[in-house]
Amino acid sequence: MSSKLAKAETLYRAIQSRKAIPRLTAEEDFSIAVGYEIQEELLKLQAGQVVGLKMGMTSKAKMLQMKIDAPIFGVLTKEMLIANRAQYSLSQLIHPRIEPEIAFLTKRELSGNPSGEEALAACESVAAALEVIDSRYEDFSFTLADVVADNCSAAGFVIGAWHPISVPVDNLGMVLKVNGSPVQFGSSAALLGDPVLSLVELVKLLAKQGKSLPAGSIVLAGAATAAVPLNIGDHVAVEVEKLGTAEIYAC
Ligand code: OOG
Ligand code: MG
Repeated sequence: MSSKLAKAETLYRAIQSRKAIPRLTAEEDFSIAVGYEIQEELLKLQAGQVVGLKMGMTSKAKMLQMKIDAPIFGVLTKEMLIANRAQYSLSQLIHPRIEPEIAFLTKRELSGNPSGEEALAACESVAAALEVIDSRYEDFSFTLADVVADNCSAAGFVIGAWHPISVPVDNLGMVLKVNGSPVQFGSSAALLGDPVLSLVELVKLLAKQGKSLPAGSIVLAGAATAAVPLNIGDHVAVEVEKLGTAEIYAC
């Protein structure tokens, strides 16, 4: 039996050493609630500057790919932010994947159980986004509690140009291109029917822990399609109808 801190340290060492580990629950089962406590310990060890949160498993495509069937959240730090169209070194990563996302920027605190309209009204802007995920577990093999403990595989994210929230976001076509070739097609509607509902779900998950979503948070609503491997030399772009692109050059 190891403590929550020891489990977080095991994950932290995997990040530092770029060496994947067997899923933590293989040794000792723990609840999703404990997974979130380990996630908090891991974030303390990483000592990053929190800029927002990410939702995970909010589309059928992701749930099927990862065999996990409930939305979860992780923390985004400033250190994870990659400038749009920048070169991004994969040298610190284990087995990165990339996925197409929608990002929100909030202007008002959100708490409790808001409606979709209330969540939307609390947003400043919306953007196309890419997320780089890099599970610290061998073969991306984990249970819900494991992936929560691992900060939901968070590694990096790219935000395209911000747009005023007046753009309707419930059904925007999304294409993920690798080196110019389309590899995944989706719609923002894949995210719980409307990415704003992913934001609502996040606020509800936070409320269960007695927390709220602060104003000025960046929120990734989750991948609209399955993730694809990210390799050195890849130029990856997500094109989102009305929102433009978010792009990365992996090196
Ligand atoms: C977990 C992260 C899930 C999403 O957008 O669904 C996620 C993983 O797939 O390793 O970020
Ligand atoms: Mg994601």
